[in-house]
Amino acid sequence: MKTAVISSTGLWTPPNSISNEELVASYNAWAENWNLEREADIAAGLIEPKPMSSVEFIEKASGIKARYVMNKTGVLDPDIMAPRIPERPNDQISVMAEMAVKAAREALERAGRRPEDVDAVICAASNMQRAYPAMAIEVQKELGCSGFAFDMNVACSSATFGIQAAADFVRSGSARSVLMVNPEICSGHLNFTDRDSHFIFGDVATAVLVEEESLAPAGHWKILGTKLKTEFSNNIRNNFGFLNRTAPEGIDAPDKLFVQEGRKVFKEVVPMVATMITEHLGELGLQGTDLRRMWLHQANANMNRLISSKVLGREANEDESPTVLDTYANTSSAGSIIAFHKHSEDIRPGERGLICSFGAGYSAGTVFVEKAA
Ligand code: CO8
Repeated sequence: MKTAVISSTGLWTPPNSISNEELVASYNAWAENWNLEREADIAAGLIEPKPMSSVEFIEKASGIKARYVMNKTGVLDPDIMAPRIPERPNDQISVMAEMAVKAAREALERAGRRPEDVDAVICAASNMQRAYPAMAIEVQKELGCSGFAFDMNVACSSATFGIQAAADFVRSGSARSVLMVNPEICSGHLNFTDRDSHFIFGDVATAVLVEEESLAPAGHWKILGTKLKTEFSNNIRNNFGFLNRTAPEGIDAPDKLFVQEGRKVFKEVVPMVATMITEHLGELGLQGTDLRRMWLHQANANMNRLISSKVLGREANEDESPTVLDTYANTSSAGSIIAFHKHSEDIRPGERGLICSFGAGYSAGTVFVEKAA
């Protein structure tokens, strides 16, 4: 069996950022209007008023301070409360493919790899902007890669599942160089009129180049082991799909957007992931203290504090478990890859780390890596 490694990563960040202050001001303006329009019904006790959001709550509950988005004006307009991303004609590159290509070009450049040397492209993300042709095939064409390409979706765990799929192709010999991209436009399926979740997500694209060891550049990352887990749960759900296009309430009905039972997710996922990490460490003959750094899924700072405490037996500091939540918010599958991309330059040869994701499904993935010389 061949050995698969991570040769490089890439990141593309949208130019527009929204602070919590801006987001809360627009939500509160929307909620005040909503309440005003229904003043009589609210006064008569027929309906509950919309509660106000607060910057303090968001920062304390999640660690999120800002997020990047593909369209700022639509999200912040109290009369729209959604991104407005114009559709493009079929002869132009689609938005998701375009952002994926930008992240991919950085990964290729950092590995010194030409696109034509890549022989598989996987587009792994929470949402695809169309059913077919696959986004991955469009990325493949735009870059000029050879071989084959396909899309996959495992919500927030799409990237770790993508890394394992890529590594398995390399290990089995069906591909030698696999580009795995994660264009995440989370704002497209976020309900900006829901106080409990309007602050959670942001947009970004990441890329990971997984290759056979003999091709990889110096300073690559050996993949020590990958493990995936799924367990069905309705606690994070989005019912948007091609079968409900005629739903009487239309596609903006709340259940056709992201919904979750955040408290339940927190309580159930933390032990599931901590146990998975500990068991996988054991299988590799390692323990928590062997890890120089953990690049955890970026959903919630408190969740990550708890998971790292369970793995290390004490709270991890920012150096051991860096966060990007403050600037990026939750970017679904891309979160742990952004953390890895931005916080791995200082890792020395022989030092080990963990890329870990968890989210809807439930789904979770662990990828243990070791820096090569
Ligand atoms: N401002 C002020 N108060 C608020 C706000 C707000 N914005 N929101 C809620 N509150 C109130 C609540 O109403 C509640 O009030 P009360 O006590 O009177 O009932 C109180 O604050 C506490 O609310 P919660 O119990 O909900 O607060 P938590 O401390 O649990 O924090 C979190 C909420 C941050 C959502 C937290 O539960 C959490 O992070 N949970 C885990 C979430 C998670 O990891 N989810 C994974 C999702 S990612 C994924 O896999 C999906 C991929 C799809 C991507 C596509 C994107 C669109």
